[in-house]
Amino acid sequence: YRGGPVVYWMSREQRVNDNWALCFAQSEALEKKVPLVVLFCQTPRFLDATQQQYHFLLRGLREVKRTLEEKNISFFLLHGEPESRVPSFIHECGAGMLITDQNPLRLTREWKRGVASRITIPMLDIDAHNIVPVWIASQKLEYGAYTLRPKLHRLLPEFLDDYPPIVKHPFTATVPVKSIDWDRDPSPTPVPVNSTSSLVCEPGEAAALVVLRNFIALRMQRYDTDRNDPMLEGQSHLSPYLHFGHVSAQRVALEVQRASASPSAAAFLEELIVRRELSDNFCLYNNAYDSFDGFPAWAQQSLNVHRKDARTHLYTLEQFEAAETHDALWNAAQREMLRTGRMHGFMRMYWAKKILEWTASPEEAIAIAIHLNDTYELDGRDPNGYAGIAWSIGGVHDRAWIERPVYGKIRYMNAKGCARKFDVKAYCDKFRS
Ligand code: FAD
Ligand code: FO1
Repeated sequence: YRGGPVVYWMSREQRVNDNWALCFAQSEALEKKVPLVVLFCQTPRFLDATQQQYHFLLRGLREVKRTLEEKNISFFLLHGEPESRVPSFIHECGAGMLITDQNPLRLTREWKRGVASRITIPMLDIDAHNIVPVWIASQKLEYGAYTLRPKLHRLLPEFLDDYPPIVKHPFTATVPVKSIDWDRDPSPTPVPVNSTSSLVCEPGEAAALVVLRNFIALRMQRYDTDRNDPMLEGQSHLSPYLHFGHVSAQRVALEVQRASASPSAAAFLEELIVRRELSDNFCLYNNAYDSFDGFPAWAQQSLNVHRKDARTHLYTLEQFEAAETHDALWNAAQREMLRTGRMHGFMRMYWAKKILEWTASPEEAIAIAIHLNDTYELDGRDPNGYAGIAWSIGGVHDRAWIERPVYGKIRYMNAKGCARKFDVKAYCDKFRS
């Protein structure tokens, strides 16, 4: 080991506690008796992220910096493209090793390839997002939850265990820490005019744990009955914290398991563990995770057969964005997202499927769904989103259904089906124009 600090390039997991990448970085630094340094490289743009999501991220990082410095671990906020900023930081501080956190998205994998080609020190990628590391759970693209579930359940006893604490670091970095201008304009992508949502949830690790414990104490027992009703607060609201890494899914699972073994808790763990880890599997092993080419062959074939079917309605991106379709229920879902930065999980399926129904092609549909999802959802720009949209529009992780116009064999949903599940009129009133 040539000496120099161990550097953890934090990206996906923006937290100090329960973060395997940071745990590993500290264990290496302790063994080598060198300082531990954490950096976050803020890019000017990140997919369709707007200023609002950057504010959430930066507020969370402010807490990370405070917590790290209490443990004598330096935190650096860099600005620019990682391929150039991270290598220059590595050379400036004479780092001896670089640790990163696993992220299956194409953009972040390109960042890492760029950095790896410009440095000569060891660079190790740690899966701090999934309970069972994505590479260990499965080495190939899984067909659906039913094929991944048994592989996860077999490995959970080994991986769903507690974390070691991050201790006060005994070796102090000599790299001069620059002061951070937290109010610097986070991104040139302004918040779109029709997004009127203020931050509906408080960012950061501490706030995430409050939401988790509140959910477990007050709402989890009704999860399996309430979670598909957008008029009830049946879901956990943890997705922004899981997306930005303010809380670890492993911590959530440990606390849920300690609290209850009810069918409701089991239903929640199925979504949190199987559905969420299936999304990372999808994005890691299917490089076309955000396009028509990523759909299973049966779905591509079926959608191709129905390309020429007449559409009852056709809308542009602008009309969808402004919630100006003929359908009050779809418009209400779009307005929920515009006004709160999130959409109820059940409505997301309906919302995406209607975009397939009311556009001229599946390619246009997936592009519009991804753009709106990644612009307005606080939990957007996430493997769960790409998998959720590909499930809705392209039958990914789903099976063939009765064939019908436009959809082909893709599972169909309509307002009547929603009315069987919840009070559609109340939901439309809640988010009326
Ligand atoms: P809960 O029901 O409390 O679930 C807890 C956690 O389990 C979630 O935070 C999530 O990590 C995981 N989970 C739950 N349902 C799913 C699912 N269907 N697929 C994968 N993981 C799941 N999720 C995102 O995180 N970001 C997105 O951008 C996103 N876009 C979606 C788009 C469409 C079209 C669809 C159908 C689903 C999308 N989802 C997305 C998945 C799911 O709808 C959300 O994760 C969930 O609604 C978030 O609310 P919650 O945390 O309260 O969920
Ligand atoms: N990760 C970074 O390393 N640098 C960024 O500037 C950055 C911005 C960002 C904006 C919105 C957003 O939703 C995520 C962002 N990510 C950033 C975090 C990380 O890469 C994401 O958690 C992944 O997209 C999740 O898979």
